[in-house]
Amino acid sequence: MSQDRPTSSPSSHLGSGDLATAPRTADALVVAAREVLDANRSGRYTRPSQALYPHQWSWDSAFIAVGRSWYDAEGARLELETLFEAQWDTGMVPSIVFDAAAPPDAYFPGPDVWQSERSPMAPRGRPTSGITQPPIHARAALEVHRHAPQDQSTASLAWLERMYPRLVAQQRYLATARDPRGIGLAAIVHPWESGLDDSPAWDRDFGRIEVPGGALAPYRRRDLDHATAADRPTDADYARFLYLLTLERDAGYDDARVVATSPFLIVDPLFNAIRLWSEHALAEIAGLIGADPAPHRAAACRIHDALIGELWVSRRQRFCAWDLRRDQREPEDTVVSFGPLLDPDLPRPVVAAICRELESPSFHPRRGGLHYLVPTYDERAAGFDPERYWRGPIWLNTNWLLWHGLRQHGRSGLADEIVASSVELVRRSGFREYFDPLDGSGHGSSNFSWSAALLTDMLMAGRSPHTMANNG
Ligand code: 2M8
Repeated sequence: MSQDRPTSSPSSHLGSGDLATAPRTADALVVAAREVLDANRSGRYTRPSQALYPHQWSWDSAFIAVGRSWYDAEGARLELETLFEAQWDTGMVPSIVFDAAAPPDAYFPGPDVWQSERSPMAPRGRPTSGITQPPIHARAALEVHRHAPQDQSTASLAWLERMYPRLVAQQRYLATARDPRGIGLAAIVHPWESGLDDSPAWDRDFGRIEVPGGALAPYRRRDLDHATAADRPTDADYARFLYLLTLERDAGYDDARVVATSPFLIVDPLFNAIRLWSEHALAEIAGLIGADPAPHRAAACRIHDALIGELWVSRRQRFCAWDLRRDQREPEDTVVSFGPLLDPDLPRPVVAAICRELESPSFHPRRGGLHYLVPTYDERAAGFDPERYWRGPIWLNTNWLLWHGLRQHGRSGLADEIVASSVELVRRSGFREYFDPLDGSGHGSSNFSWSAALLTDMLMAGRSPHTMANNG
């Protein structure tokens, strides 16, 4: 077993038993994380969790590939490649690729509800959802390549060459079909596209959507078979999710129609910051495979200008989601506001303002000696809920994104605290889907894949890939 210490130092609030005094525990966590990822693997891809999410999810697979790449480069490449086999002809990467081997009623809404075959642009014979998720994939592909062992560098480069046109098509789709007015920012047409589905970031807009009587066929929520109702979206929000789905389905998933008519049309700062971060990754990938990086740098620059020009609200000193339908900036203070830290060119005063907020009692409360980072919603907001899905709990993927963003702006102290807190949460509660920031308890699925994958990445950063225990 490797005795390497992780590069991050724990924050003082973790007390004894932290990583500094227990490096073997970090190694044990990495081994346990691998067991979770291996157990959730199903053939050529990895399920987010076995019971609640028994299909392939888009950004989950990208996170999973990053984690797996530390010990199984080939498996990590296969994970992303499998997902992109279901890419639509428009370039859209669907949020869910349904696994025909999963029991038909394992997940709701399943393929019979989505009916992706209604679109001529959907892959034939491969049922998927009809919406997308944050485009983290180019960044994940670059990370996977970086972790490839020396003797696989040729195979890894060949894989990057195969992936490159598909990753470019994914980004082009978002820059065109999702930005018909050419503002430089892509809009999402369903909260599920954000990945932070039930976030208060767009409450005002989403809460206004009225589901007409009789608009939905009777249904049974399968998520409540596997998770506590208090942890999951309310029935009213679930009905809105499904109503938006039916509108999009009835429009045949035609992007122009959906964008023109969807009652939900939001520009999310986190989604667009991920787009930008992936454009920078594409510029690096282009350099590696002998393609031209310039268009990707130009695209990143355009997103950068639009993020600052359209989403930075100086009166509030933060980035806000933009409701395009009503042309309003959303007031809620959530983790999506910190997403633009992923922009390496973010001006220093803006970085400073974000860090002030991240260190404020809203997101970094100091309760005695113990506190957990980073809640997904302002802990002082009236609607803050420490247990409900995306409305307050800590998720390890948003922690991972912030950790990357903070490090690239030289804020390693806060970045290290996030890693230490993530480790402590998993030690206490296991690889849960999300965690209560008040007491560190775990919620949602157990043995959740991206929690395992991203904790692995945080702990392995700075180490040599393929040096972990039981290297396969
Ligand atoms: C959650 O979303 C799905 C819908 O796509 C659901 O609630 O059924 C979100 O946390 C999303 O970000 C995640 O990709 C998915 C699978 O982990 O679950």
